[in-house]
Amino acid sequence: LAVLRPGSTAEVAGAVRLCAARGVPMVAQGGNTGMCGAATVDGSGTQVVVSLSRLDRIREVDPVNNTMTVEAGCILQSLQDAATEVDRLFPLSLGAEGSCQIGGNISTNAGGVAVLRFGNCRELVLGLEVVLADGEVLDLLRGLRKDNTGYDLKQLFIGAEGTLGVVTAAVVKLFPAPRQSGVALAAVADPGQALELLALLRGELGDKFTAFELISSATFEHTLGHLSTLQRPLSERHPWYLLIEATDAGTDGTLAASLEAALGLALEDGVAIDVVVAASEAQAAKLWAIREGIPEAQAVNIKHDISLPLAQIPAFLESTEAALTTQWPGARVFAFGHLGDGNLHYNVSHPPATHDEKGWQAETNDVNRIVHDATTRLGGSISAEHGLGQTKNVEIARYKSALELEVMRRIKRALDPQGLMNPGKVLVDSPGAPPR
Ligand code: 2HG
Ligand code: ZN
Repeated sequence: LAVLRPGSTAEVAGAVRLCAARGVPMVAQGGNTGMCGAATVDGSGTQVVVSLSRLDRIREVDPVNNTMTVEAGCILQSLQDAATEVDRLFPLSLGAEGSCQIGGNISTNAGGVAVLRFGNCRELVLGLEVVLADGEVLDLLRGLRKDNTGYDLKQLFIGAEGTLGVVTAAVVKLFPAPRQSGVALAAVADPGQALELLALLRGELGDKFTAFELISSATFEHTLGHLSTLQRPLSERHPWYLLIEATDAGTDGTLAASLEAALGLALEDGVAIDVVVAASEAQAAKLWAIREGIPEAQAVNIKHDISLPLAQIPAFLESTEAALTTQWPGARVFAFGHLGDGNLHYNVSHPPATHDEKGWQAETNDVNRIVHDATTRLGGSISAEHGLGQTKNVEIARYKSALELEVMRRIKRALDPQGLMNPGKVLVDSPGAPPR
């Protein structure tokens, strides 16, 4: 119906009050980089987009409290830069950081490549400002690290994908700026060995261990083939790769030696079959470019964003690929992701002999059934870091308990009785959701 572009919290509140009075459904929108369509209106022509992009002020940077108070429309990278300016780190980091906005990151509880060390968005937010469904402003902008005064209300809005209110500002945590970093690519024979390598590096590197990203050989070769600017870092081909990063806020210059020693031990102990350690920042960037190039090469597949108990990952990978290729001979699996967090991106591409890319999309439900049933059977989650939005809102009803869904509905009804805040996202049958 319209795009509203408020420039302040008061204007967001005014816009929400106006929509609430007239029964107009609202879809809050940040940088438009979400993976599950949570910030996109439906086709009814009755919804308004509430764009947060003009709320882009950093209200305060406090290096003593190690916090920053930021508005929802700030680009993630600008927060990282503001932290660097005061010799601190804001650790949230993901491929879309040059255009995604912190309000969207918070509303989807974004993860990314440093969760292993710093946690998801949930763990990075100390305070929040939210415009509620009736236009009232809930001020929870406290930068306290200890606050045991009842329900932790901010956590309700983090990861709620705009269905309970509009996040307008947040107090986020800062950390010591890294002074040394090291990046390596290791090759392993199988996912079981990757887990042994994870355990070894956890022991050897402790808190310095910041990223452990899995890339299957199919994903690796596909990405190198897709992006001609990428270079092959190891001469031989291997079944699985891990991109490893370590960082250290200390200045003693020992990080590179620690990383090399840990990887040397891994080779000696037989938990890695090949390793290359970046010798310069430029080489480190080239290794990261392979990891960051993956999503671009994955455009048309049937995608999954799952998490599993770490110990179940080898069994999941083996049995799920077997089930998929039995049903669709020639289908290809691209598995990659944040193995250190138990989070796999598990994308399945069309079997060329029987399906073209478009026809393959018609199989989405059947592919989902195999992947998500296996995930659930092994104790995992069908959305690890991308959220539910409008692509997994129907799917989740199969896998969450009836009681868990009912408690979610009760919260939704309590905070948004008219059902005007991003209707139909997350919970398909929430108040105000369009019929399906
Ligand atoms: C990543 O880890 C993103 O690269 C995107 O979460 C995953 O494209 C995907 O499936
Ligand atoms: Zn990811």
